Amino acid sequence: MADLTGRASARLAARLEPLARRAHATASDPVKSSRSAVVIGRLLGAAFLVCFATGLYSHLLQDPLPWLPLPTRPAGLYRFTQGLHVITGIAAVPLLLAKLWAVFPNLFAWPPVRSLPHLLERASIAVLVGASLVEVVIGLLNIVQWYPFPFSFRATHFALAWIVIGSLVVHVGVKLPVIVRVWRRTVGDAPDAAGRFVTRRAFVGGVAAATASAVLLTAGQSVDALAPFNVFAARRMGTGPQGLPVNRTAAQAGVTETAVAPDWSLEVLTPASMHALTLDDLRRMPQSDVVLPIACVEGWSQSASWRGVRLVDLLAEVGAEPTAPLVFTSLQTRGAFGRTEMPPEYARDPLTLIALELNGSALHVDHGYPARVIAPGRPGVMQTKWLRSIEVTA
Ligand SMILES: Nc1nc2c(c(=O)[nH]1)N[C@H]1C(S)=C(S)[C@@H](COP(=O)(O)O)O[C@H]1N2
Ligand SMILES: [Mo]
Repeated sequence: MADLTGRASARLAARLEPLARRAHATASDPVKSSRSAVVIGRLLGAAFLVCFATGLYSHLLQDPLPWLPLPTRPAGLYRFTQGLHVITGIAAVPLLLAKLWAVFPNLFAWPPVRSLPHLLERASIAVLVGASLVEVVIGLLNIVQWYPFPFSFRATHFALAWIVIGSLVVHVGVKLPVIVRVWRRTVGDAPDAAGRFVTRRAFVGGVAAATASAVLLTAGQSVDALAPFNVFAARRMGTGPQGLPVNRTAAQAGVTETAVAPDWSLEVLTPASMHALTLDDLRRMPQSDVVLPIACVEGWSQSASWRGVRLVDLLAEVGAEPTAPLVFTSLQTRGAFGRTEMPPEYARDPLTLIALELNGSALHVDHGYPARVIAPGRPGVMQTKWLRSIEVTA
């Protein structure tokens, strides 16, 4: 029996080998040198590390650790980190495609497995390639808010990030000898007989140009100076009611009637008491003006002027002090983000408002009329619109 399978696999190998060699020869190209792979790999690795660090920060803000206070300042910190996350993720697309193009002849290497370390190396690359492709594709789909997959975007994007970084560490470890050779310039920096030095440079230059264009034509959704070049991003600065983009409209959240109901009031619950503040009550309290950005997890962001009641003042008014997380609920009946938590460090920050006005007039209903949260350094998803209640936990 063992003899039989042995003979069968030998025959299969004899059939496959010439196919693999032919595929390898066809796919090979001097442009696809170790040098190209390392040069592009370096940029791609750096991009993945930036995405990983900024992504972790975004997760931490959305699921804070009870023992780890978060910085509320600089007020634009999340705008910066999440803008960078999405810009770098977009840059990773051409880099990843170029990297795969440069190394895919290796797929047809013969024999397919030379040793146990070689098997592990190939397996780690398979995991790295698969996880990276899914990670980048679902990231792009999230930017355009299209979820054609049955799993949770956030949980999957987060889990895959660890798999990408883990297999990247293994991959860099395995390839270290090649990487070091390229760094020491002992391979690939001399033109071959056919002058292929130039084509290799042109390839890397073309990839760099494609990456730069992808960034330049989308980064304007979060970088003011690049806003005029924003051709391809999903959101445009300065558009939408009151000159600010809207992520979920009042109609989508099912609040078109409740948000404008004349008997609306904001419930404030403390361990000791319960209050209901009407819009007039809120307007009669001292008003503060702040300039703070909406910084969406999907990468778009824009600074705006907000006016309303300082959260600390409002809490003092009802005899409460933020020592534990606050819970905000929205009038919203459909979809996520109808309930959010705010750690006390944000509630204490004087920039944190229960905003009633945006850019000089009462909040548009799509921006959260009658009242919404605006706080420094937080993801857009936590800037709860159409407030219904604030609960002060002890
Ligand atoms: N109640 C509620 N608040 C919400 C949302 C929501 O869906 N429901 N979306 C959030 C998201 S994802 C963002 S980016 C900001 C956008 O605020 P804007 O529409 O006023 O620009 O609102 C946040 N507040
Ligand atoms: Mo958002």
